[in-house]
Amino acid sequence: EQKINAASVFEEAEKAVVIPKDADGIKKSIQRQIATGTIPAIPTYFDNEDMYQATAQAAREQLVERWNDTYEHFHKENPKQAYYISMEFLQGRALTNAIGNMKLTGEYSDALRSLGYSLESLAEEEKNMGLGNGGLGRLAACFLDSIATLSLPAWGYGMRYKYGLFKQGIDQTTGQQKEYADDWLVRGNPWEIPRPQISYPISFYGKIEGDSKWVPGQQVAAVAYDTPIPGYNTKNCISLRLWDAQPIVKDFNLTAFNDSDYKAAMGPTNLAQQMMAVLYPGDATKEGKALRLSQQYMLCSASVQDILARWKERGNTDWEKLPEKVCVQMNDTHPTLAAPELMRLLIDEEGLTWEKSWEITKKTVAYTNHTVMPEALEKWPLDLMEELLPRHMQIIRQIDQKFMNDVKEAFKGKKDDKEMAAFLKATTILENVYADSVGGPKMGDTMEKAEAPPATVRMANLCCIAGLSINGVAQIHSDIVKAFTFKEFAEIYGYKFQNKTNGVTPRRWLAFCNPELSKVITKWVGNTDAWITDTEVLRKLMDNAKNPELQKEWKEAKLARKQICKDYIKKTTGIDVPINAMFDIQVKRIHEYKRQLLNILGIIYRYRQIKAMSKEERAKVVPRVCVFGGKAYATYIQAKRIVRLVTAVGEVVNNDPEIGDLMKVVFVPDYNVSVAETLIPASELSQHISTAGTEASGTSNMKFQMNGCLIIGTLDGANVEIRECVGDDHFFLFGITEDEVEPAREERAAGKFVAPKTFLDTIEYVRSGAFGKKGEFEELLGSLEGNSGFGQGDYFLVGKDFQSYIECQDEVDEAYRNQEGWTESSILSTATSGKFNSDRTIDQYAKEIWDIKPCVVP
Ligand code: HBZ
Repeated sequence: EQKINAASVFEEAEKAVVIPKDADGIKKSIQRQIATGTIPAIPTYFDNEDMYQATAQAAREQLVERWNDTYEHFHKENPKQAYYISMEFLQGRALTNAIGNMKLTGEYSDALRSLGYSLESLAEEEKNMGLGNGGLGRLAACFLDSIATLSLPAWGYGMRYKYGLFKQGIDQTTGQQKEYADDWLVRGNPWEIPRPQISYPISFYGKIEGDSKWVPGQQVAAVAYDTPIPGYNTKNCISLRLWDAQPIVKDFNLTAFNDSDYKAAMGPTNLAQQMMAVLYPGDATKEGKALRLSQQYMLCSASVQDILARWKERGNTDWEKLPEKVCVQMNDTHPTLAAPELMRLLIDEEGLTWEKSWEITKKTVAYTNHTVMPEALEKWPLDLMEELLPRHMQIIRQIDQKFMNDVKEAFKGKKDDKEMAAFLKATTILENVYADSVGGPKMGDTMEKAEAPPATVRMANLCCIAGLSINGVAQIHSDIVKAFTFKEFAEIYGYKFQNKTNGVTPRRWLAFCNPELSKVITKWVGNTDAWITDTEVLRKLMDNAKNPELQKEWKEAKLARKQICKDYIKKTTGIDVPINAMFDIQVKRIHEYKRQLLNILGIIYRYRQIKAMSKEERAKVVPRVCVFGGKAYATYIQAKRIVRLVTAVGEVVNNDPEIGDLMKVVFVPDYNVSVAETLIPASELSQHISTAGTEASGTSNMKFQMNGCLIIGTLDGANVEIRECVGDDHFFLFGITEDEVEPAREERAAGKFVAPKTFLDTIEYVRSGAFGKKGEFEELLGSLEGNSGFGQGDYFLVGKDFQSYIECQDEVDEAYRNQEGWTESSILSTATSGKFNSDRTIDQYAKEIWDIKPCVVP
């Protein structure tokens, strides 16, 4: 019998095979991928995509080497490890980033040149890994980059959806958004390592036997796929482990299949495929909700099972010490089920008591909140949860019951009966389940179905109760979370509340996406690229912000990026934009609260102003290229109307001979990570104009700032902190503040708000049929009128802020006319962006929540 020593097999193999790190070796490696069939190229047909695949495979070998070394090192050191669980990871493209982080860009570039290819153009062949919707998913991706760069022992867990978030097209005739499946895996994914040996059963439905024995009705297998994430300036390479669902082989009914009952035989296969088809399947129906919840549960169950398996693999045995080795960060409420799943595994599989399991769980999971908008806080119908996850519902009920008992105990004599009932009503996990009678709710007090509002499970409440910490993503947001959204929880668990202001990785978002500016920065901060990790070094630029020499180089770098952006706009939209105009960009998901409407109405106002001008006046206008980008969720009709208004305005303005190059309005289709990498470095002004108190943080604002772009914005999210850093003189502020929002809504509701004439005239102009088809925008404009709350009555206060906005835009023009002043502000933006490095954010998570320390691969 042969006893295999895994470690020595690896060690010998690693000694025997030397992975090249020089241009010539890399060239041979690329050729080897082609010649040996690692990539599916056919000799008589070889395209650029094949060459990209071969290059990616060469890079993958280097990543795998690092991944293995890191895995072994963590195994040996057995450090406390954190796990970032997220339904979304918006990784974008990997090639430029991977070789950049490994500091091999020059070598790859040379290797490819000697093969007759250019790295830049091959990099464009790569499909974006778009497993996310917006900021929350991109934040997760930036965090992974920072975790690896700081050599921290932490991993990401997510889902390997077959299709990413949809691809967005703009219909040529109607100007409306169209959605197409994003088949990112169609030619294979060179960045993933399938791990068929790592697979866990995931159970659903069924019944409880006896007190608590769960007999599942359905199962799938969750199979691991690892994406290696290399750090910058370190050998550490962590894992983004994504789960794929597979049917369980024993569930394949061969007899049924041979009896031609394909429907029955393929049932489990179809279920697994449905689960992995898309991110955020429509959830209007019960089936849709069940599918979404199944995805969330699979992510949590597979990840927690895997975490516990690794904990055992490293030789740990004392369950009570689990929190000394493991911390789980829940990215919003989507992975909340990690908490009851950990409870279930500890109680049902490991035989721990309820009390011990709860003590462990409370010290292991942590919660990040990304929104304060009530309608976005996840709630699941109780009956659905009960059906799909009966054992978890038992556990959740018990958590809720104990929580309420604790609350009653803690506030005995401090709250009267009425206050106590209100308090419990706000904090209980199960909504509309208990009668909120005086004296507090009792188990089984279910209201009469007919008259009762639907019973739901409030995931955020479960997170607050189970989480060891609760954090917001910018200071103002964390303050709102504590003072309003979860104010009752703050009364009990004040110590849990924290702020972790978001950040973005300076590798992808400055060093790699803007090599032109990076070169200038490196030269002027003292000929060092130390700023790529230590972004405080950027402050050195401040000394020379007025220096004409730096200013000249700075402007040249900006111009080079504007040219690239101009070419991209031409290629994707056919619109020719003037290079000497101010590039004014708003890119983000399309949402009423983000107020793309304010931007486009401002543009319409400006358009009419220019049209009314004399020739002499027009000569003084600052020309602008106004760029929009972003996806509207497929069922969000109002957001789609906003997209249409932008394209309709573009059709008119861009073809108006009176306007010419004074203004262009562009909607760039299919905004994603790589489009952002093209637009952001070219931007001179960017818009972050949400109603105060609605945008939790924003992260593109940080990317724009890093790239020397000035911001026009409200006092919302991270804008507040960006303005503090860059200084009031270099930030275009407008609009009401967060504490003025409620009074403004009340003023409206009371019929006392008088909208400014500029606003009313602009609305009337749209209504007159100036853009698109007459009547096309009635519902959209209607949302800005009336006085009765959400969906209408201008809930997001576009009318209230309009005058302030257009006046602020005049200040922007005035500032741009002074190019020295503008360039100085631009340099200062970059110079003061150091705080918004996600390395800083992750360092704070590591120290203040996860309690983990670097574990550097030697
Ligand atoms: O998270 C965003 C916030 O809107 C933004 O302000 C913040 O900077 C960013 C990172 O913290 N939130 C999201 O992107 N949220 C979602 O995409 C989302 C997706 C599914 C949901 C709810 C929210 O059910």
